Amino acid sequence: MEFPNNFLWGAASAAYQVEGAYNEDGKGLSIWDEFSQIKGKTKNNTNGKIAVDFYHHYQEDIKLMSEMGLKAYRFSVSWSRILPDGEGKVNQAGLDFYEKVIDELIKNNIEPVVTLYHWDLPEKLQEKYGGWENRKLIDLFVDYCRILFEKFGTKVKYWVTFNEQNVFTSLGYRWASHPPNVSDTKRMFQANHIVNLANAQAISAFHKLVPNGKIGPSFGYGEVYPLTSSPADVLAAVNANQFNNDWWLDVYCYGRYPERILRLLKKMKLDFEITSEDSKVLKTAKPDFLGINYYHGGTVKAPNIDKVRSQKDFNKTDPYLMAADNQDTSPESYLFESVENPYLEKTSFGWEIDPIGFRIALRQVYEKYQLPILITENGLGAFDKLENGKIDDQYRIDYLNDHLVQVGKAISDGVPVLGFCAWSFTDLLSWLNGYDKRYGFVYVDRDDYSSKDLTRIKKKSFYWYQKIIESNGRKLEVK
Ligand code: BGP
Repeated sequence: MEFPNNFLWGAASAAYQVEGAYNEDGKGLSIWDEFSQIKGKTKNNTNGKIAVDFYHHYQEDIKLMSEMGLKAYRFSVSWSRILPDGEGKVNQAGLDFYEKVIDELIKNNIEPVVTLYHWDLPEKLQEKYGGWENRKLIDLFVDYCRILFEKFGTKVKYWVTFNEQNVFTSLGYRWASHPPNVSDTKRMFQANHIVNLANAQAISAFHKLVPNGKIGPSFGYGEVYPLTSSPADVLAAVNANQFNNDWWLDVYCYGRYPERILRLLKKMKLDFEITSEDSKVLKTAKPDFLGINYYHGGTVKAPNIDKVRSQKDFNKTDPYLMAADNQDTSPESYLFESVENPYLEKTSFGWEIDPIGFRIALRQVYEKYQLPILITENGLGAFDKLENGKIDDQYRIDYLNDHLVQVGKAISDGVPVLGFCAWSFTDLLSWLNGYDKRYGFVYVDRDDYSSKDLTRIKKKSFYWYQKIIESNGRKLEVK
């Protein structure tokens, strides 16, 4: 197990989750500023108005990064800080802020990795155009990206287009648990297609403007296992991997959707418009790397179609048509049924812990798409305890150690991994779980009810990661 010498040992964050200063220095509101106002949508109605105030603490935080020896820091730009209305006049103060952050990182030998979209669409674009359901957003996104490419293209080498498109389209348009608070499967697929086009157009624009840079999307990947070796379960896992993973990655890398899923959507009347121009756009844009966010995968068994059929009493002969009229029936019903994995333990937030799944994921993604991989997120959300001014987060060390060992093994297997950005550097706001679900190497003293004094305290894991970086992974413990 050997990590390359220039391996990017990093950490990651997102604007809404760390910055705060939600309405300062000309910033416009984002859809998350609005959504978090709806009672009951987030834990204890937490929001990112102050977050962990990276906006005012960035120098202190970057100093800690430098002390740790961090080689890369992934952060996102808030679109409405650059363009308060999402379009039109540029807010110079917003550009200045990111320039200061980038310069400070570079001064400390930390490679900035910039995410262009980590879910905080300018609210004005939602109000005026209906957000990602409108093709107008494609050009507007590219216009916004161009501003950043032109301004920072010489300083920033690594760029991420969209963070976890699979997550924000599903939670935003299907499950109404993210903005814009919609639950309509058909609208989700339509919006998702428009985001795909925006992703492709932004990549093409980037390649013209920043020929020496590298760009790719960050995808939330999880390998799906069959529950048993029964061929029906194995088929269900093939289906699930197509539906959960290939549905996005094939588009990013090959410019086309998996046929099996397209056919199913058509039968269910969940299909969406793909023009011949769209196909061309998707085919011409190629990412330079794939960003992979890995937390866990899934396990499935064969779906029980009879159960699906009996859910509705009309058109029993054609379950696809039936599903189209039944909001409760989903494409998944025909493809797989999710189950618990009897071999895996869970975090205190109920997420399966599966380090070997990480190695499998990296191998599968590379073998299929032949692109270098930048791990843009991986980490453990836990309730940390501050005791006598200290945080003993040995569980986080164990989690990261075991995952990094598998990354090392995947590298030995031949997967080109550019770097690893742990989620996260400081504690930050969890979108739906407030401030108690902590991921950082650095504790931030605040909770759901009060931003307190936002003191930064190094956790035990801070010193551990420092050691791992210094030894270029040689101090990882292979158990
Ligand atoms: C990813 C997001 C991150 C982060 C992480 C942890 O999906 O890209 O922004 O939030 O998950 O998730 P959570 O905060 O729900 O625990």
